[in-house]
This record gives sequence, C-alpha cells and structure tokens, in this order.
Amino acid sequence: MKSKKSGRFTFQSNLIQAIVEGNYVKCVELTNEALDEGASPQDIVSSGFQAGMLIVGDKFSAGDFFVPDMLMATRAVTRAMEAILPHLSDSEMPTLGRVVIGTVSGDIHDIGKNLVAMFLRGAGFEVFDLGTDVPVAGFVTAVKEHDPDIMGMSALLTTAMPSIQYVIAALDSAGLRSQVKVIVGGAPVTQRFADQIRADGYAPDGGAVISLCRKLLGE
Ligand code: B1M
Repeated sequence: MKSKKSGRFTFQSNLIQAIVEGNYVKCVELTNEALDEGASPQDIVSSGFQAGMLIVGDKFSAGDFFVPDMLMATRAVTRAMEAILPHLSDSEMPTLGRVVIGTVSGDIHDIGKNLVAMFLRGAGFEVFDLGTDVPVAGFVTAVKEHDPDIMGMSALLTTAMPSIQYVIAALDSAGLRSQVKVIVGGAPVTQRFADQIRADGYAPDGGAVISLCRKLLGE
C-alpha cells in the first residue's frame, strides 16, 4: 500500500483531490478501494481525510474557497467515514471504559470529534457523544449523568479554546474534577495548551486517542 519511492500511500493523492473537489462519490469509492488494499482506518484518516481538509482550510484562509466549498468537502469526508465504520466496530468486545465527548461551546466543527468517537467505540469504549457547541453546563451535567472514566473536549476554533478551561473550572467547582480524566484535542490544541490548563491528556489524532485513554485507565 505504501509506495517505496515516496513513502506515501498510493490512495493518498487521489483521495485528497476528491476531498478538495468535494466529490463524495469518488471519496467513498477511493476509501473502499484503500480498505480493500489493506490500508488501516488510521492511515486513511491521517493521510487522506485530515490531509485533504488541511488543504481545504488553507484554500479557505487564502480566499480561494468559501463556506459552501468547506461544506462539500465535509459531505465527502462524512460519507467516507461511513465506509470505514464497519472496519472499526466490534460489538463483541468488552467495554474498556466510559467516555463522554463533545465539541466545546461556540464551535460546530464535528468531523474530527466524530472520528475520535468512532475510533474509541471501535476500540471497545462506551461513548456518549454530546454533539457540538456544548455549553459548559452540558459537560458538567453529562459527567453527573453518565459517570464517565474520561471526558473529551474537541475544539477547532482558537476562539473556542477558552471554553475548555471554563469546563475544567466548572468541574472543579462542582467537586467532580478528581472523578474524571479530562482529555483534549482538535487542530489548534497542543500538548502545551493541555499542560497549561491541567488537562490529563492530549492526543493529536483518532489513533493516538485510543492509546491515551488506555494509558489513563491503566490498561
Ligand atoms: Co471551519 N474553520 N469554520 N468549517 N473549518 C477551520 C477550523 C479553520 C482552521 C479554516 C481556516 O481558516 N484555515 C478556521 C479556524 C481558524 C481559527 O480558529 N484560527 C475555520 C473557520 C474560521 C470557520 C468559520 C468561522 C468560517 C465562517 O463562517 N466564516 C466557521 C465557524 C463555525 C463555528 O464553529 N462556529 C466555520 C465553519 C465550518 C464548516 C461548518 C463549513 C465546516 C465544518 C463542518 C463540520 O465539522 N461538520 C468547516 C470545516 C470543514 C473546516 C476545516 C476546513 C476542516 C476541519 C476538519 O474537519 N478537519 C478546518 C481547517 C482545518 O482544520 N485544517 C476549518 C478534518 C478532521 C479529520 O481533522 O478536526 O483536526 P480534525 O480532527 C482530528 C484531530 O484534530 C483530532 O483527531 C481528529 C481525527 O484524527 N481531534 C481530537 C479532534 N478532536 C479531538 C478530540 C480529542 C483528541 C483528538 O480528545 C477529546
């Protein structure tokens, strides 16, 4: 699956092009082909989905793409995500732990968060997905309701990153902070930021989230 010459996956450039063009039919077709040829869901996500969306974002920043272009690319990746789903889930697996996840207040980006939730479910975690633009109180209530081992917050907008801190402060005030491990992620989020706000962990992608959660639960 990896070309010896470049070290790149052979599906990569075509899949990236299909995402940038917002061609969801092609995107699903190429994802299925990559899976048939033995690429792992993690490879497809990082070398394809994330790489393609990075270009879409750059084009948006440069003024070459507009919101409808981003939405077409979103549709393409969302459809392709459905294709990798059966390759992740295994309902026979015992539950490794309970995770509550959501995109923080002010932010409606959900592709990465959905992928993280899919990866976690596939790895055997029970996941409660709170959706997007989740208010601070929504996270606190979910911790009370679901008693999760881990609570994950995703942010794609730099302007939404402070919400993560507010949630951690609210968990503290509610006396819940020590009961749950808090993990954070999303394109602008870094390990440094996670350390600054005293989160328990940071993961750069869906694959890394699984090992992080297992580590936090002492697996
Ligand atoms: Co928006 N957007 N967007 N957008 N958008 C970004 C984030 C941006 C970087 C684009 C750019 O300008 N280059 C920019 C933010 C700039 C900034 O904050 N500094 C931006 C902007 C400005 C905006 C609007 C303000 C545009 C406008 O309206 N003028 C607006 C804001 C809306 C809002 O949220 N209030 C907006 C809207 C949208 C759409 C609705 C059109 C659409 C989102 C659709 C959807 O999500 N359903 C959209 C999109 C698609 C993007 C880009 C192009 C792609 C995001 C994406 O899906 N990436 C994005 C550019 C970019 O990020 N490169 C951009 C693919 C995905 C697989 O990766 O989400 O990073 P990612 O997730 C990864 C990891 O980060 C990690 O694992 C995932 C899988 O490997 N991860 C976690 C994610 N969450 C995690 C949680 C964890 C651990 C790991 O633990 C809990």
